[in-house]
Amino acid sequence: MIGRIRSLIIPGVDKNLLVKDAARLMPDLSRRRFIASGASLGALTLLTGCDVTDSLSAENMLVQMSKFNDAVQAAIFNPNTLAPTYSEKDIKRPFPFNGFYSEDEAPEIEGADWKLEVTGLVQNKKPWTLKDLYALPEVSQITRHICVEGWSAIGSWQGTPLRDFLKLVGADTTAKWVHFRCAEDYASALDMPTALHPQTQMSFKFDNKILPRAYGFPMKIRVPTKLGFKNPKYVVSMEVTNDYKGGYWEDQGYNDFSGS
Ligand SMILES: Nc1nc2c(c(=O)[nH]1)N[C@H]1C(S)=C(S)[C@@H](COP(=O)(O)O)O[C@H]1N2
Ligand SMILES: [Mo]
Repeated sequence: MIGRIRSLIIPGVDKNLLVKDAARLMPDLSRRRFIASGASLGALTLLTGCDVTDSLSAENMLVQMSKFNDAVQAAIFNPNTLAPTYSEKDIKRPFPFNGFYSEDEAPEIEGADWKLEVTGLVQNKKPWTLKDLYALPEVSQITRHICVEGWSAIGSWQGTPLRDFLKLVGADTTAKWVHFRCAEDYASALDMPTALHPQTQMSFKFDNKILPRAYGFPMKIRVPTKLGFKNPKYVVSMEVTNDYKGGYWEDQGYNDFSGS
């Protein structure tokens, strides 16, 4: 008994904190496996091949893990793999609201005054009115939204595939990023393969009704292959760029790839 307890104590490393930090850095699927396997230091050692004996090697392991994840996930992302779709009866009503503020503080946008700016590596930089955007072909998708804060819900979004829009405006699709800015202090960028994924959508409706204010009126980018925070709402501009410009959560340490 005493031997077992002693073997869990590592000089300079708080085991519980380390395991928690490590789980936070894992891509969703590995995290689920890690937790299912008991989220122990033993499981962590197996996963990383790193035997942690002091605080320095623990820290190094966490740094390596975070860098590794984005690269590996981007490399294994298959643009032809579709996120699961669901049926009408699975839709969560009311759908949860999430933002870095409460719902009554969400941006209130006047549709008639709003325009979508299209900038960067595109041939046609004309701003788009809502009327023009509503005239684009509409696709409907019922998919699961997964938030890192620990909830997920199935919703139904209608809009036009982002890849069709990118073609329409003559975007340089060899560029690395499509960066979105929002009406409040929020931003996020999608890597080009994700921007061109067939299910990535410029959404104007939720549940077949004009996108309510809570869910990002007048436009959100719905990305069923990514975690919720990579689905910007209240979008005001779209920039095609080779420069990585970060984002609200990305700048606070969330992994950029964040696949779901
Ligand atoms: N502009 C903006 N977009 C945002 C956010 C935000 O705070 N502001 N929150 C993100 C997060 S963390 C989630 S989970 C989803 C929530 O979308 P919903 O309110 O439609 O459920 O929006 C994402 N997009
Ligand atoms: Mo989220």
